[in-house]
Amino acid sequence: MPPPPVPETVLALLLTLPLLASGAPPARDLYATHCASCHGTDRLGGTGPALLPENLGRVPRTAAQTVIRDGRKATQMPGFAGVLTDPEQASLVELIFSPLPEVPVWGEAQIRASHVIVTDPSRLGPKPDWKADPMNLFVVVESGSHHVTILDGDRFEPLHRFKSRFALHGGPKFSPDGRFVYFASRDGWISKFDLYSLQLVAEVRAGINTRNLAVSGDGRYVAVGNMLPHTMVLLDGVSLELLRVVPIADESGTSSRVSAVYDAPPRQSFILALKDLREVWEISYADDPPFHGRVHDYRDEGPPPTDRFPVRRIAVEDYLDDFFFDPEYENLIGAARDGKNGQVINLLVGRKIADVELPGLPHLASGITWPWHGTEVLATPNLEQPVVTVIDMHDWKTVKRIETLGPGFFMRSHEATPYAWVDVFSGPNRDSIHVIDKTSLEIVRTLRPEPGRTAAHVEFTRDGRYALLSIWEDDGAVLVYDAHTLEVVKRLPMDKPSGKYNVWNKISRSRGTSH
Ligand code: DHE
Repeated sequence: MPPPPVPETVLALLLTLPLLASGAPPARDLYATHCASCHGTDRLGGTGPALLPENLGRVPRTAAQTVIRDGRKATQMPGFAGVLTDPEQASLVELIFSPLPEVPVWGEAQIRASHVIVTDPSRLGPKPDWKADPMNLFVVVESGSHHVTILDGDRFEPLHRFKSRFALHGGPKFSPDGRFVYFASRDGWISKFDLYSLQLVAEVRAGINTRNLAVSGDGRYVAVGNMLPHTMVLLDGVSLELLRVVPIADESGTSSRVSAVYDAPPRQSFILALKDLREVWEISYADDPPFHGRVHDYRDEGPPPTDRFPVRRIAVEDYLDDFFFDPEYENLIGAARDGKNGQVINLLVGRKIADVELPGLPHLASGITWPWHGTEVLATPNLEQPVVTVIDMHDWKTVKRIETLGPGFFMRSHEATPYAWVDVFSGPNRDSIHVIDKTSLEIVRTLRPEPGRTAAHVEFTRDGRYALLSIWEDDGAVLVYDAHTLEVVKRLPMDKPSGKYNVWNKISRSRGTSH
């Protein structure tokens, strides 16, 4: 008879024994030296995620050690093989799977106490304080030094540059008229900035470790998806005042991190994918919601939330880490990072209607769509495989897998250009950008803007004539390409410009960019 399996915790403890015997530094010292700068001294997250048992739900201990050893694809997490011995890695696994004596509470009282109005919204003037096309501004996030540059998209000259919160992540979101821009930092700060007067309007800390934010199609609400605590926070779109903390949990009390929250304007709702529950949530902000539903309050604090913002819960077959929508917001196309395939969830009928062939780690958050031979296709890069997958959105079949020089992170196009651009974000060819013909689905040019330096993330001007590309380095730059000749027309030095966002393309929901 085979011996009974050794439980994982016991196995991990056994692995750490040689460490104790060797006199190597204890796990908390190893953590302070190698992990704290990204994951926070308190393990509550920083530029990297929080490392607490409640946030590592889907990661078995053995997989956690593999991540420490080899790093994690599509993140900034490096591998520590050769730096930390096996027992040292195992002791770190033990540490991150042990609960904190006390996880800080971030509920209504804390959120309200953090709220500040920097500039009274009623005192803002009606017109911009500068001369440029307000619809053709770019908001550039410079993650190297935590700054934001506001760029005139006609002259390609900065109008303003300011210090942002630490580690902004995800796309900033705009008010429907394009005047205000909202940022989320990984440590939970939401900032509202007025592009006309170039000043902050309000700030609030909505969570300890935040995933992203969405602004409602009518501009009245801001939704914030959190990783810690397991909540979605609804804010007033004008003042950022707290309206509601929505706990994310099923009836059994199993709570979940939010994978992402997006606005679905035609449905007047926010759509959330969850990391630890096989469910998609739709939260209506319509004055007359088409459905009713309350949520279970696992936090056991205060009365259960009313259904002013009712929740519709859709069961799905797999966790969804990454997703996006068809242009009509009828279908959600999502995938788990560790899944075999993607799935299409129809939001009208509230169930899965198709599987899509998306192996590896498709990066659907940067998927784009365009009309193609009488149908509509979606194209997505892959964080793991050197491929762009093109899928027919009528029958959900793969039209083509375009081989690239390496895994890509961001893909972009514009209605007025025949090309789609995709980066090669990792590996030896991370200095390359492919230009794909949207009709033939062939790579027609591979650009190497600055050999040896990462080239990533493209965004087009309002009219699609120019494509702005990042040299993703601390002493990096934004390169302005003529989108027709594919020649550089201007170079603007910037500190690791991680993303750039054009006001018009975002508020008009151009099919070539993320929303
Ligand atoms: Fe992102 C967007 C998730 C790591 C830079 N990233 C997003 C979005 C999600 C997401 C769900 C869409 C939200 C939105 O725009 O509202 N990102 C994740 C991860 O799960 C992952 C892999 C692990 C993690 O650390 O959280 C991850 N992301 C990174 C990075 O390591 C990147 C390259 C550097 C960084 O700043 O942390 C990075 N992510 C970005 C950027 C966007 C983004 C620049 C916005 C893209 C856009 O153009 O809209």
